[in-house]
Amino acid sequence: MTATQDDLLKVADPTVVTDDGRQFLGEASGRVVLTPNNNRGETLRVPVHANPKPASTLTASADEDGSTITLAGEGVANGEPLDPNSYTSLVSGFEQLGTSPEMAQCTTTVSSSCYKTELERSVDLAAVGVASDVQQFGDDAGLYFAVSAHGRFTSAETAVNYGVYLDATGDGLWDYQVTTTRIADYDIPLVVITDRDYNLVGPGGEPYVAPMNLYDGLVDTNAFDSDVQVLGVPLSALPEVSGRITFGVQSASYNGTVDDVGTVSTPAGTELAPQAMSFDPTAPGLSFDVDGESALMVPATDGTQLAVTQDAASYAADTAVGGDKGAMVVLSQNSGAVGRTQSVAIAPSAGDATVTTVPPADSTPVDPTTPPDEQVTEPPAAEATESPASEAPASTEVPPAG
Ligand SMILES: [Ca+2]
Ligand SMILES: [Ca+2]
Repeated sequence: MTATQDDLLKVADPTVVTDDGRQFLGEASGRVVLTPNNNRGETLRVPVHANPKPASTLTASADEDGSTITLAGEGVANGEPLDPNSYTSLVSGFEQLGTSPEMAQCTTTVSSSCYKTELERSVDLAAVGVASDVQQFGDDAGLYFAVSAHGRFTSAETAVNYGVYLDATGDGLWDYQVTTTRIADYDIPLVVITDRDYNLVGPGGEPYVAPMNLYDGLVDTNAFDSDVQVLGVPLSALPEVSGRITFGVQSASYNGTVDDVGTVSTPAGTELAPQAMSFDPTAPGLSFDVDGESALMVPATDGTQLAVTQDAASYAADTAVGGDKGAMVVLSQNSGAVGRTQSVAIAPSAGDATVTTVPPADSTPVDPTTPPDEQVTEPPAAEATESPASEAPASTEVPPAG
Protein backbone atom coordinates (compact mmCIF):
# COMPACT_ATOMS: atom_id res chain seq x y z
CA MET A 1 0.00 0.00 0.00
CA THR A 2 1.32 3.42 -0.92
CA ALA A 3 0.09 6.55 0.85
CA THR A 4 0.83 9.89 -0.85
CA GLN A 5 0.27 12.68 1.62
CA ASP A 6 -0.91 15.28 -0.88
CA ASP A 7 -3.43 12.89 -2.37
CA LEU A 8 -4.91 11.64 0.89
CA LEU A 9 -8.55 12.45 1.34
CA LYS A 10 -10.72 11.65 4.33
CA VAL A 11 -12.85 8.88 2.92
CA ALA A 12 -14.89 6.64 5.15
CA ASP A 13 -15.60 3.00 4.48
CA PRO A 14 -18.56 2.90 2.05
CA THR A 15 -20.72 1.20 4.67
CA VAL A 16 -20.35 4.10 7.13
CA VAL A 17 -22.99 6.82 7.17
CA THR A 18 -21.19 10.12 7.81
CA ASP A 19 -23.66 12.85 6.86
CA ASP A 20 -25.05 12.91 10.41
CA GLY A 21 -21.78 14.45 11.58
CA ARG A 22 -20.33 11.37 13.26
CA GLN A 23 -16.60 11.32 13.77
CA PHE A 24 -14.76 8.87 11.60
CA LEU A 25 -11.30 8.02 10.42
CA GLY A 26 -10.45 7.98 6.77
CA GLU A 27 -9.65 4.46 5.76
CA ALA A 28 -8.49 2.32 2.92
CA SER A 29 -8.96 -1.40 2.70
CA GLY A 30 -8.57 -4.24 0.28
CA ARG A 31 -6.98 -7.61 0.13
CA VAL A 32 -3.67 -9.12 -0.73
CA VAL A 33 -3.70 -12.47 -2.55
CA LEU A 34 -0.76 -14.69 -1.72
CA THR A 35 -0.19 -17.53 -4.16
CA PRO A 36 2.22 -20.39 -3.53
CA ASN A 37 5.17 -20.36 -5.87
CA ASN A 38 5.75 -24.07 -5.89
CA ASN A 39 2.19 -25.42 -5.92
CA ARG A 40 2.69 -26.70 -2.40
CA GLY A 41 0.16 -24.57 -0.58
CA GLU A 42 -3.18 -22.85 -0.69
CA THR A 43 -3.86 -19.45 -2.19
CA LEU A 44 -4.37 -17.03 0.70
CA ARG A 45 -6.58 -13.94 0.60
CA VAL A 46 -5.47 -11.60 3.37
CA PRO A 47 -7.56 -8.52 4.22
CA VAL A 48 -5.59 -5.30 4.68
CA HIS A 49 -6.79 -2.11 6.35
CA ALA A 50 -5.13 1.24 7.00
CA ASN A 51 -6.11 4.59 8.49
CA PRO A 52 -3.53 6.95 7.05
CA LYS A 53 -3.90 10.68 7.65
CA PRO A 54 -1.62 13.53 6.69
CA ALA A 55 0.10 15.65 9.32
CA SER A 56 1.42 19.21 9.25
CA THR A 57 4.67 20.50 10.73
CA LEU A 58 3.74 24.09 11.52
CA THR A 59 5.53 25.93 14.29
CA ALA A 60 4.45 29.19 15.90
CA SER A 61 6.66 32.07 16.93
CA ALA A 62 5.90 35.61 18.04
CA ASP A 63 7.53 38.78 16.86
CA GLU A 64 9.40 40.89 19.37
CA ASP A 65 6.54 43.02 20.62
CA GLY A 66 4.17 40.07 20.83
CA SER A 67 1.63 41.56 18.45
CA THR A 68 1.87 38.85 15.79
CA ILE A 69 2.37 35.10 15.85
CA THR A 70 3.60 33.68 12.57
CA LEU A 71 3.38 30.04 11.49
CA ALA A 72 6.21 28.43 9.58
CA GLY A 73 6.52 24.96 8.16
CA GLU A 74 4.30 22.74 6.10
CA GLY A 75 0.53 22.79 6.31
CA VAL A 76 -1.94 20.28 4.98
CA ALA A 77 -4.52 21.37 2.40
CA ASN A 78 -6.02 18.35 0.69
CA GLY A 79 -9.26 19.44 -0.93
CA GLU A 80 -11.57 22.35 -0.22
CA PRO A 81 -11.06 23.78 3.29
CA LEU A 82 -13.64 22.50 5.79
CA ASP A 83 -15.04 20.06 3.22
CA PRO A 84 -16.12 16.70 4.70
CA ASN A 85 -13.55 14.76 2.71
CA SER A 86 -10.66 17.17 3.00
CA TYR A 87 -7.84 17.57 5.47
CA THR A 88 -6.94 21.17 6.25
CA SER A 89 -4.49 22.34 8.89
CA LEU A 90 -6.41 24.40 11.43
CA VAL A 91 -5.03 26.83 13.98
CA SER A 92 -6.53 28.23 17.17
CA GLY A 93 -5.10 30.84 19.52
CA PHE A 94 -5.58 30.84 23.29
CA GLU A 95 -4.15 32.62 26.26
CA GLN A 96 -2.20 29.98 28.14
CA LEU A 97 -2.90 30.16 31.85
CA GLY A 98 -2.20 26.60 32.93
CA THR A 99 0.94 24.47 32.84
CA SER A 100 1.28 21.02 34.37
CA PRO A 101 4.33 18.77 34.65
CA GLU A 102 4.57 15.27 33.29
CA MET A 103 3.01 12.60 35.47
CA ALA A 104 4.93 9.49 36.47
CA GLN A 105 3.80 6.03 35.54
CA CYS A 106 2.73 3.91 38.49
CA THR A 107 5.25 1.31 39.60
CA THR A 108 4.58 -1.00 42.51
CA THR A 109 2.45 1.53 44.35
CA VAL A 110 -0.77 2.48 42.66
CA SER A 111 -2.25 5.86 43.45
CA SER A 112 -4.44 8.48 41.86
CA SER A 113 -1.43 10.60 40.96
CA CYS A 114 0.32 8.22 38.57
CA TYR A 115 -0.98 6.80 35.30
CA LYS A 116 -1.45 3.08 34.91
CA THR A 117 -1.57 2.41 31.18
CA GLU A 118 -1.00 4.16 27.87
CA LEU A 119 -4.76 4.06 27.32
CA GLU A 120 -5.22 6.67 30.02
CA ARG A 121 -2.11 8.68 29.15
CA SER A 122 -4.21 11.70 28.19
CA VAL A 123 -5.18 12.07 31.85
CA ASP A 124 -1.81 13.79 32.33
CA LEU A 125 -2.60 17.46 31.77
CA ALA A 126 0.09 19.58 30.10
CA ALA A 127 -1.40 22.98 29.31
CA VAL A 128 -4.63 24.91 29.60
CA GLY A 129 -5.63 27.82 27.38
CA VAL A 130 -8.65 30.07 27.29
CA ALA A 131 -10.08 32.42 24.68
CA SER A 132 -13.02 34.74 24.21
CA ASP A 133 -14.20 36.08 20.87
CA VAL A 134 -15.94 39.06 22.43
CA GLN A 135 -13.88 41.30 20.15
CA GLN A 136 -15.49 39.78 17.08
CA PHE A 137 -18.93 38.87 18.37
CA GLY A 138 -19.72 41.33 21.20
CA ASP A 139 -22.95 40.29 22.91
CA ASP A 140 -22.92 36.90 21.17
CA ALA A 141 -19.42 35.89 22.21
CA GLY A 142 -18.19 32.48 23.21
CA LEU A 143 -15.79 31.17 25.83
CA TYR A 144 -13.32 28.53 24.69
CA PHE A 145 -10.97 26.27 26.57
CA ALA A 146 -8.08 24.27 25.13
CA VAL A 147 -6.81 21.39 27.22
CA SER A 148 -3.69 19.53 26.19
CA ALA A 149 -2.08 16.46 27.70
CA HIS A 150 1.35 14.85 27.79
CA GLY A 151 -0.09 11.77 26.08
CA ARG A 152 -2.65 10.97 23.41
CA PHE A 153 -6.18 9.72 23.69
CA THR A 154 -7.32 7.27 21.06
CA SER A 155 -10.85 8.63 21.20
CA ALA A 156 -11.82 11.51 23.47
CA GLU A 157 -14.22 10.99 26.35
CA THR A 158 -13.72 7.25 26.53
CA ALA A 159 -10.98 6.53 29.08
CA VAL A 160 -10.47 10.10 30.29
CA ASN A 161 -12.70 13.09 31.00
CA TYR A 162 -11.75 16.75 31.35
CA GLY A 163 -13.83 19.11 33.46
CA VAL A 164 -13.37 22.88 33.42
CA TYR A 165 -14.74 24.24 36.69
CA LEU A 166 -15.43 27.95 36.75
CA ASP A 167 -16.48 30.40 39.40
CA ALA A 168 -18.45 33.30 38.02
CA THR A 169 -19.50 34.89 41.30
CA GLY A 170 -16.16 35.40 43.02
CA ASP A 171 -16.93 33.31 46.11
CA GLY A 172 -14.36 30.64 45.25
CA LEU A 173 -17.00 27.99 44.62
CA TRP A 174 -17.42 26.87 41.03
CA ASP A 175 -20.77 27.60 39.46
CA TYR A 176 -20.42 25.81 36.12
CA GLN A 177 -18.55 22.85 34.78
CA VAL A 178 -17.77 22.73 31.06
CA THR A 179 -17.02 19.15 30.15
CA THR A 180 -17.60 16.46 27.55
CA THR A 181 -19.93 13.52 27.47
CA ARG A 182 -21.20 10.91 25.05
CA ILE A 183 -24.70 9.76 24.37
CA ALA A 184 -25.87 6.53 22.87
CA ASP A 185 -25.97 6.11 19.12
CA TYR A 186 -24.24 9.39 18.34
CA ASP A 187 -20.60 8.94 17.59
CA ILE A 188 -19.03 12.23 18.66
CA PRO A 189 -17.84 13.62 21.99
CA LEU A 190 -20.16 16.42 23.05
CA VAL A 191 -19.45 19.54 25.08
CA VAL A 192 -22.00 20.16 27.81
CA ILE A 193 -22.39 22.45 30.83
CA THR A 194 -23.40 21.35 34.30
CA ASP A 195 -24.31 23.16 37.48
CA ARG A 196 -22.89 22.26 40.89
CA ASP A 197 -25.36 19.39 41.14
CA TYR A 198 -24.02 18.05 37.84
CA ASN A 199 -27.30 18.73 36.10
CA LEU A 200 -27.04 19.76 32.46
CA VAL A 201 -27.81 23.42 31.95
CA GLY A 202 -28.02 25.81 29.05
CA PRO A 203 -29.86 28.73 27.57
CA GLY A 204 -33.61 28.79 28.08
CA GLY A 205 -33.43 25.87 30.47
CA GLU A 206 -32.39 23.51 27.68
CA PRO A 207 -29.12 21.62 28.00
CA TYR A 208 -26.37 23.12 25.89
CA VAL A 209 -24.82 20.56 23.56
CA ALA A 210 -22.12 21.13 20.96
CA PRO A 211 -19.40 19.07 19.33
CA MET A 212 -15.96 18.91 20.90
CA ASN A 213 -13.45 20.90 18.81
CA LEU A 214 -16.28 23.23 17.67
CA TYR A 215 -17.09 21.13 14.60
CA ASP A 216 -18.73 17.78 14.21
CA GLY A 217 -17.29 15.07 11.99
CA LEU A 218 -18.14 16.93 8.78
CA VAL A 219 -14.99 18.99 9.35
CA ASP A 220 -11.75 17.25 10.24
CA THR A 221 -10.37 18.53 13.54
CA ASN A 222 -8.15 15.49 14.09
CA ALA A 223 -10.47 14.27 16.81
CA PHE A 224 -8.80 10.87 17.17
CA ASP A 225 -5.31 9.98 18.35
CA SER A 226 -4.65 13.52 19.53
CA ASP A 227 -3.52 15.15 22.75
CA VAL A 228 -5.55 18.36 22.68
CA GLN A 229 -9.24 19.19 22.91
CA VAL A 230 -11.15 22.44 22.41
CA LEU A 231 -14.32 22.99 24.45
CA GLY A 232 -16.44 25.97 23.43
CA VAL A 233 -19.62 27.37 24.94
CA PRO A 234 -21.55 30.59 24.29
CA LEU A 235 -21.40 33.09 27.13
CA SER A 236 -25.18 33.22 26.92
CA ALA A 237 -25.17 29.69 28.31
CA LEU A 238 -23.34 30.94 31.42
CA PRO A 239 -25.69 33.68 32.64
CA GLU A 240 -23.82 34.20 35.91
CA VAL A 241 -20.66 35.21 34.05
CA SER A 242 -20.56 38.99 33.95
CA GLY A 243 -16.83 39.64 34.08
CA ARG A 244 -13.73 38.02 35.51
CA ILE A 245 -13.90 34.31 36.27
CA THR A 246 -11.61 31.94 38.09
CA PHE A 247 -11.36 28.41 36.79
CA GLY A 248 -9.47 25.16 37.01
CA VAL A 249 -9.29 21.96 34.99
CA GLN A 250 -9.43 18.49 36.44
CA SER A 251 -8.88 15.35 34.41
CA ALA A 252 -10.00 11.96 35.62
CA SER A 253 -9.60 8.51 34.12
CA TYR A 254 -11.65 5.36 34.40
CA ASN A 255 -8.72 3.97 36.41
CA GLY A 256 -9.02 6.58 39.13
CA THR A 257 -6.10 8.70 37.97
CA VAL A 258 -6.55 12.43 38.52
CA ASP A 259 -4.61 15.50 37.44
CA ASP A 260 -5.38 19.04 38.55
CA VAL A 261 -4.63 22.50 37.25
CA GLY A 262 -6.26 24.89 39.72
CA THR A 263 -8.58 22.24 41.16
CA VAL A 264 -8.55 19.95 44.18
CA SER A 265 -10.38 16.77 45.13
CA THR A 266 -12.27 17.03 48.41
CA PRO A 267 -14.43 14.49 50.17
CA ALA A 268 -17.43 16.39 48.88
CA GLY A 269 -16.19 16.50 45.30
CA THR A 270 -14.08 18.64 43.02
CA GLU A 271 -13.49 22.23 44.05
CA LEU A 272 -11.34 25.08 42.83
CA ALA A 273 -7.92 25.33 44.42
CA PRO A 274 -7.20 28.45 46.48
CA GLN A 275 -5.08 29.58 43.56
CA ALA A 276 -6.90 28.92 40.32
CA MET A 277 -6.58 30.47 36.89
CA SER A 278 -8.21 33.84 36.31
CA PHE A 279 -9.50 35.35 33.06
CA ASP A 280 -12.05 37.91 31.97
CA PRO A 281 -14.15 36.72 29.01
CA THR A 282 -15.60 40.21 28.63
CA ALA A 283 -12.12 41.78 28.41
CA PRO A 284 -9.65 39.05 27.44
CA GLY A 285 -6.02 39.72 28.21
CA LEU A 286 -5.06 38.30 24.81
CA SER A 287 -7.26 37.98 21.73
CA PHE A 288 -6.27 36.30 18.49
CA ASP A 289 -7.50 36.74 14.95
CA VAL A 290 -6.49 35.72 11.46
CA ASP A 291 -7.40 38.41 8.93
CA GLY A 292 -10.06 39.70 11.32
CA GLU A 293 -11.61 36.29 11.88
CA SER A 294 -11.50 34.93 15.40
CA ALA A 295 -8.60 32.46 15.48
CA LEU A 296 -10.58 29.35 16.34
CA MET A 297 -10.12 26.40 13.98
CA VAL A 298 -9.20 28.56 11.00
CA PRO A 299 -7.18 27.23 8.05
CA ALA A 300 -3.44 27.63 8.49
CA THR A 301 -0.36 27.19 6.40
CA ASP A 302 3.21 28.40 6.11
CA GLY A 303 3.15 32.17 6.69
CA THR A 304 -0.26 32.39 8.36
CA GLN A 305 -0.27 35.21 10.90
CA LEU A 306 -2.28 35.47 14.08
CA ALA A 307 -2.74 39.04 15.21
CA VAL A 308 -2.48 39.26 19.00
CA THR A 309 -4.49 42.01 20.65
CA GLN A 310 -3.52 42.68 24.23
CA ASP A 311 -5.65 44.30 26.90
CA ALA A 312 -2.75 45.27 29.14
CA ALA A 313 -4.78 45.72 32.33
CA SER A 314 -6.60 42.42 31.87
CA TYR A 315 -3.46 40.55 30.89
CA ALA A 316 -1.71 41.83 34.02
CA ALA A 317 -4.65 40.77 36.17
CA ASP A 318 -4.92 37.30 34.64
CA THR A 319 -3.54 34.56 36.84
CA ALA A 320 -1.59 31.58 35.59
CA VAL A 321 -1.08 28.31 37.44
CA GLY A 322 2.05 26.19 37.18
CA GLY A 323 3.98 28.36 34.75
CA ASP A 324 4.11 31.65 32.90
CA LYS A 325 1.16 33.13 31.09
CA GLY A 326 1.49 33.54 27.35
CA ALA A 327 -0.08 32.28 24.16
CA MET A 328 -1.07 28.68 23.49
CA VAL A 329 -1.26 27.94 19.80
CA VAL A 330 -3.18 24.79 18.92
CA LEU A 331 -2.33 23.23 15.58
CA SER A 332 -4.76 20.34 15.52
CA GLN A 333 -3.39 18.54 12.46
CA ASN A 334 0.27 18.75 13.44
CA SER A 335 2.34 15.63 13.88
CA GLY A 336 3.04 14.55 17.42
CA ALA A 337 6.74 15.07 16.86
CA VAL A 338 6.27 18.76 16.07
CA GLY A 339 3.55 19.17 18.66
CA ARG A 340 -0.10 20.08 18.37
CA THR A 341 0.13 22.56 21.24
CA GLN A 342 2.83 25.20 21.29
CA SER A 343 3.48 27.75 24.02
CA VAL A 344 4.58 31.17 22.83
CA ALA A 345 5.80 33.84 25.25
CA ILE A 346 3.90 37.13 24.98
CA ALA A 347 5.37 39.90 27.10
CA PRO A 348 2.98 42.33 28.76
CA SER A 349 2.71 45.43 26.63
CA ALA A 350 2.43 47.81 29.58
CA GLY A 351 5.87 48.51 31.00
CA ASP A 352 4.93 48.29 34.63
CA ALA A 353 2.48 45.42 34.41
CA THR A 354 3.40 42.65 36.79
CA VAL A 355 3.10 39.13 35.53
CA THR A 356 1.26 37.08 38.11
CA THR A 357 2.20 33.45 38.29
CA VAL A 358 1.45 31.06 41.09
CA PRO A 359 2.74 27.56 41.56
CA PRO A 360 0.29 24.71 41.14
CA ALA A 361 -1.75 24.34 44.27
CA ASP A 362 -1.26 21.15 46.17
CA SER A 363 -3.93 18.67 45.38
CA THR A 364 -5.61 17.12 48.33
CA PRO A 365 -4.07 13.69 48.27
CA VAL A 366 -6.50 10.90 47.75
CA ASP A 367 -6.25 8.06 50.21
CA PRO A 368 -4.56 5.32 48.22
CA THR A 369 -6.40 2.70 50.22
CA THR A 370 -9.66 3.93 48.82
CA PRO A 371 -10.77 1.75 45.92
CA PRO A 372 -10.20 3.54 42.63
CA ASP A 373 -13.89 3.68 41.89
CA GLU A 374 -14.40 5.82 44.95
CA GLN A 375 -11.40 8.05 44.47
CA VAL A 376 -12.60 9.97 41.52
CA THR A 377 -15.49 12.28 41.72
CA GLU A 378 -17.01 11.27 38.44
CA PRO A 379 -17.69 14.67 37.03
CA PRO A 380 -19.58 14.50 33.78
CA ALA A 381 -21.56 11.43 33.04
CA ALA A 382 -24.69 13.49 32.91
CA GLU A 383 -27.20 11.79 30.69
CA ALA A 384 -28.39 14.04 27.96
CA THR A 385 -32.10 13.72 27.72
CA GLU A 386 -32.63 15.10 24.27
CA SER A 387 -31.80 13.39 21.05
CA PRO A 388 -28.66 14.71 19.44
CA ALA A 389 -30.37 15.36 16.16
CA SER A 390 -32.33 18.19 17.71
CA GLU A 391 -29.67 19.45 20.10
CA ALA A 392 -26.39 19.29 18.30
CA PRO A 393 -25.68 22.13 15.94
CA ALA A 394 -26.32 20.79 12.50
CA SER A 395 -24.39 23.52 10.78
CA THR A 396 -20.74 23.02 10.17
CA GLU A 397 -20.35 26.51 8.80
CA VAL A 398 -19.68 28.33 12.02
CA PRO A 399 -18.31 27.44 15.41
CA PRO A 400 -21.24 26.92 17.75
CA ALA A 401 -20.62 29.68 20.17
CA GLY A 402 -19.52 32.48 17.87
CA1 LIG B 1 0.35 16.83 34.38
CA1 LIG C 1 -19.36 30.80 42.67
